[in-house]
Amino acid sequence: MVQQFAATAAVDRALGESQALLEAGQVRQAITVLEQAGRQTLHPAIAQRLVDVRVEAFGRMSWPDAPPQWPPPHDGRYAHEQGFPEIDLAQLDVGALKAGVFGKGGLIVRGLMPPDVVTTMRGNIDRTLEARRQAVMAQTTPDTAVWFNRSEKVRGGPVQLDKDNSNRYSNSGSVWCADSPVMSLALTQFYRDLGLPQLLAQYFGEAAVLSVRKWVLRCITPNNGSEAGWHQDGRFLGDPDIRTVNLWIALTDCGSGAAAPGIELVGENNGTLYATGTAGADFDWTVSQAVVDEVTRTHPTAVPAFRAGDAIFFDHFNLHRTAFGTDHTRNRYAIESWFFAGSSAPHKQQPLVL
Ligand SMILES: O=C(O)CCC(=O)C(=O)O
Ligand SMILES: [Fe+2]
Repeated sequence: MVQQFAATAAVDRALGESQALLEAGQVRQAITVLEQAGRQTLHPAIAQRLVDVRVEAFGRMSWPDAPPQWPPPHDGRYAHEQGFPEIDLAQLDVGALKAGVFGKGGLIVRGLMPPDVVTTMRGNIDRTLEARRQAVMAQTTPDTAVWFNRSEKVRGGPVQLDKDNSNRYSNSGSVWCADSPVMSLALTQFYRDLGLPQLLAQYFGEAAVLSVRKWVLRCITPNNGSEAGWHQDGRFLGDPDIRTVNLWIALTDCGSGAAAPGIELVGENNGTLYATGTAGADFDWTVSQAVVDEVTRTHPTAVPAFRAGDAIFFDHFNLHRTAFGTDHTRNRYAIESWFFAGSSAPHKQQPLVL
């Protein structure tokens, strides 16, 4: 939980030091100083400033010109496995990640987030959604303000603080992680503890970034009998040359056999964006069932059974949808984190330096 924080000399010092580093062009150090100062307390002022600095840092950084070979080669270690390969966290390395994502369309990592962190993150999502609801109703209290606070550097988007839209927001749905600076800090800290920036730097051949629009906290309610749209995120990320990987973390037991909606995915990655909006598709960004049926003749879909804390990596060519069932009784919490190679990150998603 975040309590009320008075400004302290240490916080002021970190904010000042970070600003000086940013102005001197030492943008990574500007982030590190704030992350270290905010690490123990998740101090809201530090967390808030970090979102701004991450946005600003992206524009100030120089990225490598020549992308490495992409998609990169991999060792095909999962070629003979049926469905998505599964590993434990201890087995996660760049070889496994590439062979899973490029060889099989995804890689399941069991136990990626420890149970105590899962519980904390679920609570944080509840607090963020509640704080957003209150903000939209203009009922924010100092206690809740720290959980939903849009940075001045963040542009537009689905959450307009417009009273006329107040009915749209409840305690479920999805919310940009960047709109919850404290949650953003808690999560980036978790990624660091996991060694994710290093792993992704090996995967991309350069540093990975996040983005405002594709870093999403979710609490999905059961919607028995309904069907979500099949999609590939590459269809709306906006740039054909992007290099990505999404880390989707289940915070609730979900999928096959569970009481909460899972995610249904096609097990392939042939670098194709399928036609959208054709006959039978509900939206211009969704892939019709007829196209999905054609693809799944050779590559079946799966609704993996995830325990809370399990995760799957996949990229923007993966064809997937939320898997609603017929007898779900529980909400499903999840965190969707799309990472991009910094040099080709789509600007319209508002990149955030990690
Ligand atoms: O959480 C879900 O059900 C959908 C997630 C998704 O579409 C994504 O992570 O790209
Ligand atoms: Fe998606």
